[in-house]
Amino acid sequence: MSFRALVLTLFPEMFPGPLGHSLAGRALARGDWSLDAIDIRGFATDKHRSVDDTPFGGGPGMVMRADVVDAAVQTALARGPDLPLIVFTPRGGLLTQRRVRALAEGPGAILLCGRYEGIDERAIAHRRMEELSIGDYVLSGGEPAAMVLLDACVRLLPGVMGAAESGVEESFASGLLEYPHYTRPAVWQGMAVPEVLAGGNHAAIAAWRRAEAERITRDRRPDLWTAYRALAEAAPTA
Ligand code: 9D3
Repeated sequence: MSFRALVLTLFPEMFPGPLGHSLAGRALARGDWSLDAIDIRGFATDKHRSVDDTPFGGGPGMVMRADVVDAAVQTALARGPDLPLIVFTPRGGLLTQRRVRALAEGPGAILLCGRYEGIDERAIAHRRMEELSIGDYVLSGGEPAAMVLLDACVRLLPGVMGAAESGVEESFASGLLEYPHYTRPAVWQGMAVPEVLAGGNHAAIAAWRRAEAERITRDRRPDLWTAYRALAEAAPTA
């Protein structure tokens, strides 16, 4: 039994898109996960096949109709009654690695992608959907967010990533940003690789990397740095 993604969208042709390439694409071809994009427009009932209408109360833009959206959701739920139901909206809670990890351990997900100004609130309330955002910037719809979630989940599925890379997940979980990486040539554009990395002293290399990771985290992400310091205070380790 592998990870199943059912994506509800007005633009099914956007899928698999980038998910058909690289790691996720090879895993898809192997059957480590499946992806079905369901066209919401297929559930429109009028002769113009309309999926949206003007907002009650006025204001800009259009709103996705609850009846059309729910007909699509119902079909997805019939195909995957055990799948968590997620809707992508700019006002959702932030997608986190913690949530990604939990989803990757489960049977998959039904991912509803919003378009226009949003989805009629009753469609979301009726199914008690989990609302997620991927960050504080404006997209034109939920499709890129669905791709982000799936990319993040698929790389965690058993057998998708080699043993070498899977430890990277652990290092992000340390709460620090990554240390700088280098490969050949040893000198490039007049810049030499830090001496310690060529020295073969593994303890010194580990200490240098830790110090660099801390410096970079402190400079770039004060939020992560504060959280990391709080953790180190409570449980001092390595
Ligand atoms: C002016 C109010 N806008 C809300 C910030 C309207 C609006 C903008 C963009 C309504 C919908 C959208 C489309 N965005 C998404 O569907 C979306 C999204 C995003 O824009 N940013 C981060 N995560 C996500 S998840 C879905």
